[in-house]
Amino acid sequence: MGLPMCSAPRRTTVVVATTGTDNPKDLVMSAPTADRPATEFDTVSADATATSDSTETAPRLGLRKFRDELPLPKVIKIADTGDEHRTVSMRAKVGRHRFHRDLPETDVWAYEGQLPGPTIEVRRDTPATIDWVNDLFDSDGDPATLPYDVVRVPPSTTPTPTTRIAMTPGGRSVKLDPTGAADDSYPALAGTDDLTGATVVHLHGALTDGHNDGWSHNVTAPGGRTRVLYPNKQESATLWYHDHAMAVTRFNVYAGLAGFYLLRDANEASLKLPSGPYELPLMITDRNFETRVPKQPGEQRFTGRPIYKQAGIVAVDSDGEAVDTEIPVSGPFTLVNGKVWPTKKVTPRWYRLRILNACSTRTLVLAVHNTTNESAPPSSPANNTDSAGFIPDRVTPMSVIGTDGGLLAAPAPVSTLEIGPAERYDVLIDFRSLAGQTLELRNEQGTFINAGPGEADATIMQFVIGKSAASDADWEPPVELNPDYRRYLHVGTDLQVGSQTIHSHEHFWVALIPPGPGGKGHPELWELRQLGSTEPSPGHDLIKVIDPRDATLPPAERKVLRFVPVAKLFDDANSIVFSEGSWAVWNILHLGGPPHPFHIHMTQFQMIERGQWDLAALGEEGWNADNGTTGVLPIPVDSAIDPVRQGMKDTYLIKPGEWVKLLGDFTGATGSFMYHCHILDHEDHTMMRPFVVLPKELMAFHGAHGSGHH
Ligand SMILES: [Cu+2]
Repeated sequence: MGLPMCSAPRRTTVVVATTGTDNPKDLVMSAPTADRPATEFDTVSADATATSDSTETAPRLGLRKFRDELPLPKVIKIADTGDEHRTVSMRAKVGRHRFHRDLPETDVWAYEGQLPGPTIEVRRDTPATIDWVNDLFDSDGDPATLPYDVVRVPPSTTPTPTTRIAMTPGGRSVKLDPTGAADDSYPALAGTDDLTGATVVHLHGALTDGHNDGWSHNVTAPGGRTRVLYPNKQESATLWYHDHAMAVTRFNVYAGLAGFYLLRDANEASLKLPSGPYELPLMITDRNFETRVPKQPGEQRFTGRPIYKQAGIVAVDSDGEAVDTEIPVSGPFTLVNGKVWPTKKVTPRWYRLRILNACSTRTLVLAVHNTTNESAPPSSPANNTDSAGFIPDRVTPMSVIGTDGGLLAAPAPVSTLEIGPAERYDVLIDFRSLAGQTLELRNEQGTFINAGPGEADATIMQFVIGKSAASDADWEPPVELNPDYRRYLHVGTDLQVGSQTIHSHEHFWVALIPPGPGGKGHPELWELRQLGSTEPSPGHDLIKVIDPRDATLPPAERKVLRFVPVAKLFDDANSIVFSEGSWAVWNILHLGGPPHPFHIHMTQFQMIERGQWDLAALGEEGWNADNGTTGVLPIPVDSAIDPVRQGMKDTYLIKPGEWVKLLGDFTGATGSFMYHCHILDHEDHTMMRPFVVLPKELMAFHGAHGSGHH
């Protein structure tokens, strides 16, 4: 392996395989769909009343559905030409993008100016060198400032919750409303008007050394470039690249800095999965959009620019002082590959969907509904928050074949699929019996943080299935997908990985703490140390759990494991330092607050245990906010790990009250890495920590050590 910063690129092999449709003139009108009744969020614009007819949907939240054909990102294939390095240059730059056919074009920050960025395709074991160039300059040659406004909705003084106001389409920064005439103009979040683009790229899910991994502090200012080597020594998987800049990742990603990276291998090729036009990468995101100052009450005119509109809250810090802060953003509009509610013409055959939830905050529960002649579309707000309004027999099943880090052993059929931020699912769907029908990919829940009736539309995108028969109608998915897949298990004190027994491994302990004074209103991530049996318990910041290994003993004889935090913030000292080649069990205790999509860099892990506490029943015995201490938490109830969640993953959505054990093999890379919540607002605030993996010969000279070992 060459040193990436010292090796000159030997050869550049870039093949642009397909071109996305970005010209509105190329786009086709959507298929007929029943009009939706107006809701409180619908504003009838002059344009909508003038052109609305039976071939178009009524506007929803101010925009019409299915106006844009699903764009497919350009593909950059890093070809295997037999030499050691293939260098590709990828520029983060200011691009022009139209988020919806009826919206004006606007500036975005995007890789190669495209949103999503080009899809990078590379074969396993083909090393790739990428020059990540920060070219985020404006037309005057000055560093560009953020291409949208970040505003804070002040805590509501009316019965309407602040979160709902923040999810209402439109609004603007007060700087665009000099007379202060509109009541939906909001103050900018301090510092965001002057924010220029400091960037660092993380290839999410990749096994690569720490200095190639996008360490958040190692940002590059406009004009800089970073050369990164990706060995690609891992199985075929849906990876993605995105910005990871310290404390501003949420703004950079919302500006557009994300793209797919598809790793391919021989096993995947042998399966003859749907490919080419029948393999669709779907990057799902959400946005809110800015509106002009209304000239008359109720008028809603979009400028085309996104707006990052957050609900403000007043929290209390540990000193009892009031602090202004915000809850994580989510937008009322759902986008796929950069377009709001797009449509895709497909043929009646099997398709492969590479689904990525690239939302900053929102968890999606995906389901594919048959909307042909649908008489009761999910226009009722109640239908947006749960599955009660959906008709189960009109749901087309999906077959999950892969997770974040690779293919499952066998396909797992599902009717709904929960996907948290940064998670990916590789899905097959059979359109063969649906010729001439119309389907919708929908989100069966609202948003888990801003949940409320009508605050998010269920539609994600539409599939219009053609009538012409496909030539390969006989193809069926393979029953076995991945001979290399091995289930990880914890058996006694050993690990069982397929037929291999591993006697020694690391144990790390992390607690996810509910929002409170310690986090100034934000949830926290605590790295824990287990107290020895003779160490006294502190009066605050103490977590106590019954040792589940004592489940068979009488209650009085069961040991209590006690933990104290050793680190709460990113810049606190390292406590997780261990040898390359180690297996490690990460115990994550979720003690309340929202679900957190938990991402560990460098490895693909499996969830080996999943327990559940009933936090509501535990009350303050579960978590006492006054002293940051738990009572003695009982042995949690074992939860099943369904087949989809037995796959290789790098991000797992941890629910309140869960104690999950994530087992990873930390072999094949060294350096400083990060683990964090992938709700980008949480990551940017308090929920990210470093860990260090060193060659074991070096570890002998290193004083620090992990928090547990047996
Ligand atoms: Cu989180």
